[in-house]
Amino acid sequence: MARSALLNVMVQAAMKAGRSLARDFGEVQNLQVSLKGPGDYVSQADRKAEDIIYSELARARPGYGFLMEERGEVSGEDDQHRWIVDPLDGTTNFLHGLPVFSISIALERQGQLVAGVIYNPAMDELYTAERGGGAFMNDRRLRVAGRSKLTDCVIGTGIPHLGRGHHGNYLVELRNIMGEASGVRRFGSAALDLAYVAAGRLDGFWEDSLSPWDMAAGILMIREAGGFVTDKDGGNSMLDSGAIVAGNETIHRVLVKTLKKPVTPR
Ligand code: 2AM
Ligand code: CA
Ligand code: CA
Ligand code: CA
Repeated sequence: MARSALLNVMVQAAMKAGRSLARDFGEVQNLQVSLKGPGDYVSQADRKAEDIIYSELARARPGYGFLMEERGEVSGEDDQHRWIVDPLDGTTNFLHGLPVFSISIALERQGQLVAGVIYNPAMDELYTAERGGGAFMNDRRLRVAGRSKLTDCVIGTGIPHLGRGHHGNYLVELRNIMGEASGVRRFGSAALDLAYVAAGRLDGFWEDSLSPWDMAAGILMIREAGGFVTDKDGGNSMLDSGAIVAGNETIHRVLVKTLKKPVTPR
């Protein structure tokens, strides 16, 4: 498969950062770890991976702006382009030796998502998408799953953690979905969960309070794989509100509806 020059730049940055994460994952007990907030860890591995991605992307596309988890917003002379980057999505897994984590890189052009890369170094699975060009895992074209009944579906989610004081309606939502789906999974890397929806491994996904860098690449990936992604009300506020619901057209609609059901005692 011939990849565009843009995707090549993004893939190169992700793979180089992935090699750094893989090395650090092998010696995770020696890493310096600090707390950003309650339950919110960051390690040298996150920062090293981010430095690599930052310098690779800045060298290949001088002037583009950045929004990165650890550095925050970095403006560039080119205000039409912005990279949205999570150098290590699933830090908690990483620090526990669980090989479920990823790198997420997206590019926005004039506020529109145009390219996305999600890489899982532990499985060597590389997900790429470009607006209008489809979504791929390694060289295989991706398509969201085709199931149309929630009872047949495995749905991914993210459980609110320490530091997210307000858990809102999460337990009600979980109970609603648990009551109707074939299974519910919580892997701990939102970017990877979204890639799994694109790949048809998960039939759907929902989570609250995510950050733009968790979602940006995954949103494009799912849309390019023929899926639907919105906020909880069917709107397009995900990057601002942090709430996301995804699936194929039918399952997405069923999820939006099922999440909102009032509590039914069982
Ligand atoms: P992270 O590992 O990059 O921080 C899982 O539910 C998602 O929530 C992951 O994408 C994870 O991203 C993020 N996350 C996990 N713990 C968090 C915390 N304490 N505060 C904010 N985000 C967190
Ligand atoms: Ca983090
Ligand atoms: Ca993240
Ligand atoms: Ca992160």
